[in-house]
Amino acid sequence: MMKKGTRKVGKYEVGRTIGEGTFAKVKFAHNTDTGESVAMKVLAKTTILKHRMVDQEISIMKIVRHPNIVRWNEVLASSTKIYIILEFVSGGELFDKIVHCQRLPENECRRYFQQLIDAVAHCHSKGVYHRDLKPENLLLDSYGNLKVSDFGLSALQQQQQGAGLLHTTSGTPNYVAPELLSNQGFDGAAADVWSCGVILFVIMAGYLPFDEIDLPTLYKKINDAQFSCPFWFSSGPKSLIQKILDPNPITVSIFNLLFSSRFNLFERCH
Ligand code: 3AM
Repeated sequence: MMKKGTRKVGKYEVGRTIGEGTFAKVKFAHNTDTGESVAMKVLAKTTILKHRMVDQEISIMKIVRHPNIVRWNEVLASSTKIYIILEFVSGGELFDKIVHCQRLPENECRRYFQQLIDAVAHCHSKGVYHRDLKPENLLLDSYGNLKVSDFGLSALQQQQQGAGLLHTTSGTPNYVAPELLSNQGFDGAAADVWSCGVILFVIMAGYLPFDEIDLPTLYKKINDAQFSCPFWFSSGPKSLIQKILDPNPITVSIFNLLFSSRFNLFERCH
């Protein structure tokens, strides 16, 4: 039975707030038909979405289905809000694991990285780009598998731009590709690849490759791809990271990265 004061949205009983992201509040919810736990992302229509955009988002959600991407169940709307019903991912953020463990063992990093690029390659093959990949957007399920969240949302922003090249100033600077910082239009595919390289560095090192309090200095370091790998990086991942974090983004696509990580560069270190 529903507790007094419990709010319902459609067939979902809304529970505690899990957290708050850039655009949305995330709440724990219960599907009263199936008993399934879900995460409910609540967005104010006025702030980001025009009703028209939701249809596009639903169609993106339908094409982007992958075991390493947080599944979208459905999208509901009230007059003022949009509710995105997502698979509930119970293992927390990869970011918290790094904070807790300092850095992760190389074989674990390799597994996460492969799951990450598998997911990203799937989206890129469908023409969908994330543009804000960072450990906070990487969740872990109860089996320790990686799940990328927020693919739909960024794709939505991308459609708002209405062009192949994306113009934006959103995203977290530490993970952002040089071509975005220089304020030119940029290729979402190359930007995602760059962020995957930064993520690989972070999970292996336990700290960021580019990290400056002063933003102009940070931007300069990113632009010049000025970073150094710690001594514990073995040659495979080190050369892979150097290949990805190259200020000329045309050199690596997610697909040859997928190939590299599976069949040679990363493999050689084991
Ligand atoms: O506020 P924190 O960092 O604790 O991990 C996400 C973040 O947690 C969580 O909601 C917060 C705001 O984004 N979150 C997002 N999607 C989720 C999902 N599908 C989720 N937690 C569980 N399942």
